[in-house]
Amino acid sequence: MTCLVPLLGDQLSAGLASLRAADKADTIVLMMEVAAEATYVPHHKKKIAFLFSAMRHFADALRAAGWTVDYVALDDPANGQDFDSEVARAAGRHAATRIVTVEAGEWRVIDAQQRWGALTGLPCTILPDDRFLFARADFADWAHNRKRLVMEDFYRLMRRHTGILMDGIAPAGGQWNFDAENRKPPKKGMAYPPLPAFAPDAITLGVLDLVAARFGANFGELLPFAHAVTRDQALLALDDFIRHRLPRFGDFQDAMVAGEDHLFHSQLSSAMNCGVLLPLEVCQAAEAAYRAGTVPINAVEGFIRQILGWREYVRGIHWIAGPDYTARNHFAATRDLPAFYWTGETDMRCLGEAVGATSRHAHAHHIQRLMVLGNFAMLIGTDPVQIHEWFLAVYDDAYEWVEAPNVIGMSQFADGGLMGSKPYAGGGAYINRMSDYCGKCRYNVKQRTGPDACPFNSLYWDFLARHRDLLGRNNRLLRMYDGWDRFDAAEQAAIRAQADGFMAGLPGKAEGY
Ligand code: FAD
Ligand code: DLZ
Ligand code: SF4
Repeated sequence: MTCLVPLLGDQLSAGLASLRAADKADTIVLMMEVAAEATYVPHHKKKIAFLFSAMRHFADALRAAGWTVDYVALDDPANGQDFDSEVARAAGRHAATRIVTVEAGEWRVIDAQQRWGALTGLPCTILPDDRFLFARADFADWAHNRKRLVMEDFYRLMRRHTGILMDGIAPAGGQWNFDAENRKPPKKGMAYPPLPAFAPDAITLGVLDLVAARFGANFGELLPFAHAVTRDQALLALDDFIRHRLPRFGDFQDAMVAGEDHLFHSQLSSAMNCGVLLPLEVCQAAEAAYRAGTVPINAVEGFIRQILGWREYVRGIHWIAGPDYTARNHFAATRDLPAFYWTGETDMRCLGEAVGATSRHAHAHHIQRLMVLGNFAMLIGTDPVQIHEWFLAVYDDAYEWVEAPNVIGMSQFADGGLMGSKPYAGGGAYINRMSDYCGKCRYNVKQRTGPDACPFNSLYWDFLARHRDLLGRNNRLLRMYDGWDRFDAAEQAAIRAQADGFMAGLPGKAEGY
């Protein structure tokens, strides 16, 4: 009797349900580097290197813990290069009698898992992924019959459900949400603690060679590579965040600073999303610092809300929205994604900074993703599939369950409001308030029209005017439409002509993408 446990690249957790259900004595854990996963979008080089290195280190950790691991490397000549063929091959090779696996985080791969039983003729059990803090079915129950899905309602439920940051039945600090204190612009001359850097070991160096050889033409910088790729390193990175950045995380959560790619953010999403860190332990570590008096309530609450609230909420949305979610296109947008999302070649300093950070680290922080990269794509009417695939490719924390709701829902409003109550559209004034980008930009953030006018300004108004039929009755946008109506007809025409002229001059798709 041999149990085969196929374990996916984002399931690198020692307490995974399939491992808990298996017996070391008669189990083969199967891990597979396959071209199908490495190429379904053109991933950033650093994302592939990070994941392959984390997978190889995790396989070693499992072996050290007494598991038998069959690890199929990408350059193994017998590798069939997709999950189906590798599961079938391994089932034969090990004369497996059953398969136990944990459900994947996306529809495409769940489809594959559902084929494995028929493909091998073996009973195949697909277990729920209980590393998340709220079950899929519980989220569906919560969402059922609600007129609107409000993240804040869900978040409060999660605080009660987990007991995190609760004093009995009351929220710690006397309030559920301290967001009003968390929107400070960056301060001039402020120092940002450096991120911990982990020197590549022999395993990582081998992966870096492989990625350079096989994916050298992909987007992004492979070196320097300093990611945490083991559980011990990820725990050090968590501890470093809690000590040095969490105390100011809340205050400057929405700030953007030229040349500063990390600010006070945790950079823990890639470790959490591949399973090396668990969301519960991250929240507990943050809460412990608050209880010990080293972190203020606005910081710890703001941080925990991102994980307990947003992370679980987007995952729930992903499952209730169904496999066609990524095809939604509320604004019928068709523009090709401009080439500078890949090249960074633009005079708009905010976009240049965000694409630059993305290229260097396979990471950009939330406001760069939302209010610069996502906002711009929505304002110019980018085809949602193209911007979705870009986000899925370039970030080391991007898997469809988390990326698609954030992109299709939160940033593009392509789902028509399932995820959020209004589009996150903003003009240059928002970016200017929350960053130091505009001072040295070739464009003038104060101007709406003219050769030097900041493109975000005319694009913002043009977007609202263009979509008045779909957005004009949205209560949360009434003030914006009042603002538009206060411009006289000549000004409105000039703004719209400015936006049209700008969009006509945009570059098309990048070659090769
Ligand atoms: P921090 O700012 O330190 O936040 C702490 C943690 O909270 C993160 O690690 C993450 O786990 C969680 N979190 C915060 N916001 C969100 C959110 N909106 N959704 C889910 N989790 C959240 N996050 C991803 O993990 N993968 C993605 O592919 C992804 N794509 C995004 C695309 C767009 C357009 C937008 C607007 C946001 C996206 N996010 C995504 C959410 C967020 O930007 C990242 O989680 C965050 O920038 C990761 O950096 P960090 O670990 O330093 O986060
Ligand atoms: C993202 C990714 C990449 C690049 N490569 C692999 C791989 O070779 N093997 C693997 O098991 N997983 C990989 N992944 C992550 C999978 O795409 C991920 O497990 C699915 O998206 C399911 O959520
Ligand atoms: Fe971006 Fe406009 Fe500011 Fe330039 S002026 S950085 S384009 S918001």
